Amino acid sequence: MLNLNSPEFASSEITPKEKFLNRRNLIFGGLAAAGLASEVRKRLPPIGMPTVAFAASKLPTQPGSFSLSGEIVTPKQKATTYNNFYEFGTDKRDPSENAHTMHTRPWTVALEGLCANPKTVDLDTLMRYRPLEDRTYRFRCVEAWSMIVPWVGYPLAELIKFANPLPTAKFVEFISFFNPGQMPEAPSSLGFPYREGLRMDEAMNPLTLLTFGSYGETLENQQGAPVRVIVPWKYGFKSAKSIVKIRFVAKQPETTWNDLGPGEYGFYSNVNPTHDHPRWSQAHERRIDTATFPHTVPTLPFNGYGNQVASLYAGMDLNKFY
Ligand SMILES: Nc1nc2c(c(=O)[nH]1)N[C@H]1C(S)=C(S)[C@@H](COP(=O)(O)O)O[C@H]1N2
Ligand SMILES: [Mo]
Repeated sequence: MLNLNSPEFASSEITPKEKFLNRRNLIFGGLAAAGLASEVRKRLPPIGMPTVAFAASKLPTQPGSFSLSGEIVTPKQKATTYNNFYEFGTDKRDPSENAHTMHTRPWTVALEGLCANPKTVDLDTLMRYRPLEDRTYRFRCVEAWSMIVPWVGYPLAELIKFANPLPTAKFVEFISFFNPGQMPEAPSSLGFPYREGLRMDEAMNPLTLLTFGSYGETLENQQGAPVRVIVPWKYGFKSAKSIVKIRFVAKQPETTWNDLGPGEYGFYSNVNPTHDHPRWSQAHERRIDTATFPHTVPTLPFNGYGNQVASLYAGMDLNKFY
């Protein structure tokens, strides 16, 4: 079993699958084509230079559990141009146009707070800690649109087990990257960094995916590269992007949207067709797929994942804990 503490996972190591974005391709593309790729690689500065951006590159994956079948997968082109990532602007198109300014290397994720094994882990180490699975999930935004996206990652539970939370840790807090210099479109009305959270048992649920990619490739910046979570039975805003800290805490953490509008965005935010948002119905969703125009489909309780997660909320009034 791989161990994140092992020295073999030095941060200077890098998988050879990574390709370099535009500038490097322009500069080195010709040489590489001439068969000199390995020579070129030797002369490149080490990965981790802050100016390096990454083009989507193929990830080694294995078929995953809990994957939906029989649903039309949203084309990648649509899933990567219709996004919410307010750090890069409030329009659905903004993230795909602006997020290229975010530097995703070097990147570390700090495991902090109430745990026996706090550690700051380098991204490349994190990505190789467990086998990456392909998991096609339904993804439902609170604004009543949805997509079917094949994500790539492994259960967040694996990393939580590594951190070894203390019995006093009841919640997990996620903090996203924030750098105003790289995110000039971030609206001042929203408190950044973006923060989200889950109860410990939700974070440990096997559906909760520590996500590094989609469509078999690394995440695009606008999707929350280089690492995010996907919590498929909750509204999309619970799935924090571009995570730099995972903190184990005793009390329910403050979260970005819940702070801003507690009457509209609950901490739990389980997908629930019978609990309307104060300004719109949650009974249906616009499915963004191969059709030219999104079509409307009924929203399912827990986004269709009730068999896996309904028991987490046994005895809770889901109209009170929305
Ligand atoms: N850091 C950060 N994470 C975020 C957001 C954000 O604005 N900033 N938006 C959330 C919302 S509202 C949604 S619906 C999903 C969108 O994910 P997608 O663009 O991959 O569909 O990301 C969530 N994670
Ligand atoms: Mo959302």
